[in-house]
Amino acid sequence: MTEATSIDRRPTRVVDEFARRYGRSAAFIVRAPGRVNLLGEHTDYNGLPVLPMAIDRDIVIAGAARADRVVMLQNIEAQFGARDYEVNEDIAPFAAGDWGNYSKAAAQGLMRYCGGQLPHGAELLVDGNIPSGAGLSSSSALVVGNALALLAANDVDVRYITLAELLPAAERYVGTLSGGMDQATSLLAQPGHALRIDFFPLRVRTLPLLRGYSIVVCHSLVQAEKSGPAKRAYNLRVIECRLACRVLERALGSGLPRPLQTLGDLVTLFPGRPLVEFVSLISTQAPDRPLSLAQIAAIIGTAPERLRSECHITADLGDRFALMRRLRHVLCEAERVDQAEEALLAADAPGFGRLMDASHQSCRDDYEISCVELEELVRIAKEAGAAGARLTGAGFGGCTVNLVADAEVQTFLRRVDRSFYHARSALAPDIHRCRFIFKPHSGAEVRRL
Ligand code: NG1
Repeated sequence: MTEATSIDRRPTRVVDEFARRYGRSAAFIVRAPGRVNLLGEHTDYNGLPVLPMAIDRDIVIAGAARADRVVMLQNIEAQFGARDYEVNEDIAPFAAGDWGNYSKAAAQGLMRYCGGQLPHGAELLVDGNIPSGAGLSSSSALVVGNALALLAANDVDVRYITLAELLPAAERYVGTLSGGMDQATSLLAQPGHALRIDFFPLRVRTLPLLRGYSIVVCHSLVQAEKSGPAKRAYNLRVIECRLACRVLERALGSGLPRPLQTLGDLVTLFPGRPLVEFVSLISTQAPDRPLSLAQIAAIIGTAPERLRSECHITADLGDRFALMRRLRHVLCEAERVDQAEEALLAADAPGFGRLMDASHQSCRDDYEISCVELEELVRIAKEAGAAGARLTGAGFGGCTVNLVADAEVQTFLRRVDRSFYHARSALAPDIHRCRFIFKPHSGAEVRRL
C-alpha cells in the first residue's frame, strides 16, 4: 500500500506526467475512492443493505479528449502496461485479468447507456493507491474513474445516482457477478459519514460515526484477486444465493404474491416479518449440506438443465451448492445491518462492535469466505481490545476492519504489528502501509483544468 494522498496533492504528479507522456496538457482530472465495508457482507447482490464508507485511497486519472473514438490508457506504475482500444457498444475484452478490462467495462457500459453522446475517446493516465485484491474495491474505483473520465472527455453529465445504478452491471464485463455497493460508495460517499445503501432501487442515506472510536483497516497480506482465483469462489456464492431463492420460492408456494427476484424481495413482500424465519422455512426443504444441481432441481420440481440455464450457472462452478448456510448468513447479515444502523444512531459503540464480531463469525462459518491469516488478524485484534473486528469485502484474503477506541489505537497498532506483521516482514517491509486509520472521504470528483 502506498501512503494516502488526496486530490489536492497528487494531481500535480499525474498532470505533469500526463504532459510528459502524451505531449500535451491534461484537460481534466478525476478521482474515485475505494471503500471499506463496516457491515453487510455479500448482501448487495441479494438486494439487501450494506454499511460502507469511502477510504482515503483512490484512483486519480488525468485525461484529455481525442478526436477519434480511441481510448489510450496508461498507468503511472510500470507493472500496468499501456493499453488502447476503440469505444463502441461491443468491446472485445483483453485477456482475463488484464487491468485494461476495467476501463473497457466502463466504456461499454456508458456506450450502451448514452453512446450517441460519446463521439470522443480519450488519452488517460491512471495513478492509483488502493491495494488490489484487498477487499477495498480497487476494481470499482477504476471503473468509476474511467467512466467519469470518458464522460468528461465528451462533456456529458450523468447523475451520480444513475451511474451508481448502471456501473455494477457494466463491471460484470470482467466476469464477476458483483453487486452495487462499491460503485455506489465510490460515487456517493459523504465525508465524515458512513452510508447505508439499499438496492433495487438504489437508496443511500448518511449515518453518523461513533465518536471516540477509530476505524482501523489491517491487510492480511493475502491477495484475493477477483480477476483471478477468487472470481470462482465469489461467483459460486452469488449462484448459491440464487438457488436458495428458488428453493425458498418453492417453500413459500401459494403464500408468495409474485416470484422472488432476489432475497431482498422478502423484505418488501413480507414487511415486518423477521428474515430469520425464512431460514427455518428453507430447512424444511433442503438439508444443511452441499447439494448437487440435480438434488436442488428435484426439491424445486424442475429439470437440472432448466435450472442451470435460468440461474446462469456456468460449468466452472462445479456441482456442490451450499444453500442453507449461505441463506442463513445473508438474511442474518441483513438484520445486523438494520441493528447496526440503530447502534450508530444511538452512539452505541459496544453494540456496533458486537454486530461486527457476529458478522465475522457468520462470514467464516456460514459463508466460508475467511482464511487462516484473516482469522489470525481478527483474533489478535480482539485480544488487543478492538470493540469489533471482522473481514471486510469479498473475503478469501484482503483486509479486516476494526472498531477501536481512540485512546487505545496506538496500543492496538503496536500489538498487531508485534503479533502479525513483524513475523511477516518479508511480505510487509513497510508496516505503516499494511494497516491504516482514516477519516471517511467524499465520493468521486471531476475537475476541469
Ligand atoms: P470487493 O471485496 O471490493 O471485491 C466485492 C463486491 C461487492 C460485494 C463485496 C462483498 C465487486 C466489484 N465487488 O467487493 O459488490 O459483493 O465483495 O460484500 O465484485
